[in-house]
Amino acid sequence: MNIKDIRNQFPILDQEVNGKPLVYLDSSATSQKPIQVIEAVERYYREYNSNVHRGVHTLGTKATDAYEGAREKVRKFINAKSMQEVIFTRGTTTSLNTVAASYAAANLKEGDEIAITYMEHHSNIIPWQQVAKRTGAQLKYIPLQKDGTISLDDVRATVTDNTKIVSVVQVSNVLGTINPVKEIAAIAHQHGAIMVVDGAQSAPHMKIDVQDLDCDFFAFSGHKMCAPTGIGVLYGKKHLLENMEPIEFGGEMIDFVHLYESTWKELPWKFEGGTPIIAGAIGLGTAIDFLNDVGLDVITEYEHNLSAYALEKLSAVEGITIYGPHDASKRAGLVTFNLADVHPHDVATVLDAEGIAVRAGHHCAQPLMRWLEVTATARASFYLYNTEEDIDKLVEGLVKTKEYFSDVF
Ligand code: 7TS
Repeated sequence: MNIKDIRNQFPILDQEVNGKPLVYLDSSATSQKPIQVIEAVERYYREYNSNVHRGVHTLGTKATDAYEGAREKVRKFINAKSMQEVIFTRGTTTSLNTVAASYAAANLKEGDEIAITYMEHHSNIIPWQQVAKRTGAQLKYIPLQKDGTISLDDVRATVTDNTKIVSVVQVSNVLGTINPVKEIAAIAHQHGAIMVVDGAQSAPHMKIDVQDLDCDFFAFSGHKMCAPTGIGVLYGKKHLLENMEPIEFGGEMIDFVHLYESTWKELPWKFEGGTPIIAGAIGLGTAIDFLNDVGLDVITEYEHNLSAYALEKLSAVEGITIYGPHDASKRAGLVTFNLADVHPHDVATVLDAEGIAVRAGHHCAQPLMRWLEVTATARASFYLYNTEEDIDKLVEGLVKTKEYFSDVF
């Protein structure tokens, strides 16, 4: 991987922020977009903007082919058996809400259990809280080990024959932990439960094979993997999706509409009510081409080395607390930390003055913040366009932050 070539494909990186070259370390929130994706979206609007699946005119056919072509790219990217198992959504949040509002609402009853972990993003907590309230099911939490990992013994202790759904994040957006979702899926299945994987932070960075994971549902967002905002994916096993009701009704998703009854289109379209996110899907297809050209394995290894370097350099900063596993082999490309008693928003503000973009806050994981006994943290997250130099600048920025707030040290 030639990092110069890669960086050249991301025009946004070539700019100064607050008089300093931009160091973008917030890819877990949203990644930057390569020129190919920007141009693919532009080309759609300039050359063949049309609605899909409707008219027989040439532009409409071109747009439909591009939209459905993107679905096939997604199918291959996650190794789904059939494109009927690939539903375009607005993102991970919508995908998880769809599983909760459709599958879970219809299949849960009082006494049933849903198992999640303490390291879930709010998107993988609140939909389950809501459906638990509606159905009388109970939400249970798989505990975390001290280092922010999950032990399979704890999974075995939490998942019982009453468990109907297990939903776990593959890579934590706070701790960086890579969770053994394949093994957790096997435990879920032993008890007759289905396995849902939140892949928001994994799909952009590692090879995903839904058949190998044997998960029942897999959710991810395009905007964290070089695609535009507003497009995401829900993968589901066909036999489950076939037995689920849509949650949005209207155009595009129907077969026949009578006065008092209607029938739905076949999969995947019955879950795609209304005009879909056409430009977004086309952009996602192009983003997948880009990631495949670089190679997912290459990206994983590059980021692994980068995060090992970051862990080493950041650990040496006096007064820093790093959250999550300290063993680089157990984690993905992000480091969440606090700097002594300096509020993470102050850390992020001083870094911003140096042109360095990091995220500060609760990262949509308030239960995890409570588990960590903090209210907020700062987070630097990496992607294939980041360099060791970016991390050196972050370390320099943190030293400056310390000087700036020297009274608290
Ligand atoms: N799940 C995880 C693990 C996430 O990290 C995120 C977004 C979501 C779900 C929701 O994704 P969305 O595309 O539907 O919003 N995480 C973050 C983050 O860490 N900083 O900003 C957004």
